[in-house]
Amino acid sequence: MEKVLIMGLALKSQEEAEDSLVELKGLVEALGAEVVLELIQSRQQPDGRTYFGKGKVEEIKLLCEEKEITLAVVDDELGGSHLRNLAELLPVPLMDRTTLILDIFAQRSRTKLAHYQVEMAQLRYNRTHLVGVGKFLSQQGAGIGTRGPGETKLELDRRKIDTRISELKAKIEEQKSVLATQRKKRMDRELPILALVGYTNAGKSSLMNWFIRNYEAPGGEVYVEDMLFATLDTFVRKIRLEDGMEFFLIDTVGFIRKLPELLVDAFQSTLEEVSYADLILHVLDGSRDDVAEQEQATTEVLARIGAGHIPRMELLNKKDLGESLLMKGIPISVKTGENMDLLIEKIKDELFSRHHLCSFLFSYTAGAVLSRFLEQNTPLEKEYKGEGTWILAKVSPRQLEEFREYLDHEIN
Ligand SMILES: Nc1nc2c(ncn2[C@@H]2O[C@H](COP(=O)(O)OP(=O)(O)OP(=O)(O)O)[C@@H](O)[C@H]2O)c(=O)[nH]1
Ligand SMILES: [Mg+2]
Repeated sequence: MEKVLIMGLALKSQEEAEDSLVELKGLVEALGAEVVLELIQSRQQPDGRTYFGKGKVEEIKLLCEEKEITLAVVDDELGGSHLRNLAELLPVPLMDRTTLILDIFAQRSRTKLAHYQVEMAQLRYNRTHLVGVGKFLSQQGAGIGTRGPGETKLELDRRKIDTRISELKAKIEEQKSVLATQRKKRMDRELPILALVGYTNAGKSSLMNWFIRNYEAPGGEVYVEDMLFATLDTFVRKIRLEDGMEFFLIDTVGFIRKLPELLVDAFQSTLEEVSYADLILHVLDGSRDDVAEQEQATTEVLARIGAGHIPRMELLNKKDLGESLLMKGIPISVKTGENMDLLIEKIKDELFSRHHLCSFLFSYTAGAVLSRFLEQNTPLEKEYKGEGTWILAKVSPRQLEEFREYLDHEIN
């Protein structure tokens, strides 16, 4: 098993650096490695050459030997030259936070789309970090000429990477069109779409499963695990509440602070589904004292994927473990079921407040109109009468207009 040293800079505050390091520890453990040492250096800004200060690097070197460290991880995304300079000075392999997250994503990806997206992010990362190595190699051969052998090799590597990136782009486009077709089918049903969004490990998939179990939604449960980034794909289930109200529920990949930009870009296709939602259920782990940071990390990503304008409901999950007073929201516990009835009421208010309870009468000659109605709506009651099919249903204002010709009674 790897024995890992994790280390970071406290640029703003010690507390923030510590919180971030706790999370990095979780990321390391998610890869099945053990953290044996943690280290924070307070600085105004990173050292230009080696990221950590000179003295600190010396100390890190000694600690690596003393504690028999096998891998060092820096809690930040390092530039090519920082990575190279620091790696050169340390007796063990070095990784940054971004590489680590990319590794986890690579390990967890199950679907084709997720595989392609992760590979794309990894290649993009390697491409920019090759540049640093290239400069270094060409400097080594400075006496011979400006273009050392390293640079030529680098050009070649870059070209290979670019070719593969183009291939991946095409494959992702293919998968995207599959998603688009599925999405179109859903949108044709004209049911509201609800997206579960939030920090990794907050309980999004657990909440999804709660809905699936309680309302016997077809399609099976989704994967839940006490680890970071359990979900990497988008899952959709149709939920039908007791009174016949229906919506699509979407579960997707979770966020984390300092989520690498290139990962958000690469996962655009997966995350895009969220931007079609009518309502976002923002799930936070309310038992942690960093709810505000969770909230901020999510808000940033939502803005980046073009979902910043969608109405949001904040859910402070894991109430059974503790309740945060730092943020407004509905305290719930998916585990114990506490306040779930309240949540359902709020969802109904938000999604269906403009719906009307109506009865319709479709004459037997209006078979095509009736099928169209049934495609969009699951009636509460249905009866075959002499004049035609009688239906009781909750309809949206738009549906009421479309089928007004067949309206029997507008009840409320
Ligand atoms: N105590 C407690 N644990 C919960 C609650 N809800 C979820 N969990 C646990 O939290 C862990 C993470 O839950 P998930 O549903 O996988 O979280 P997620 O938000 O989907 O996480 P990612 O897919 O990684 O983004 C699991 O171990 C759940 O059992 C809750 O209300 N109380
Ligand atoms: Mg999940």
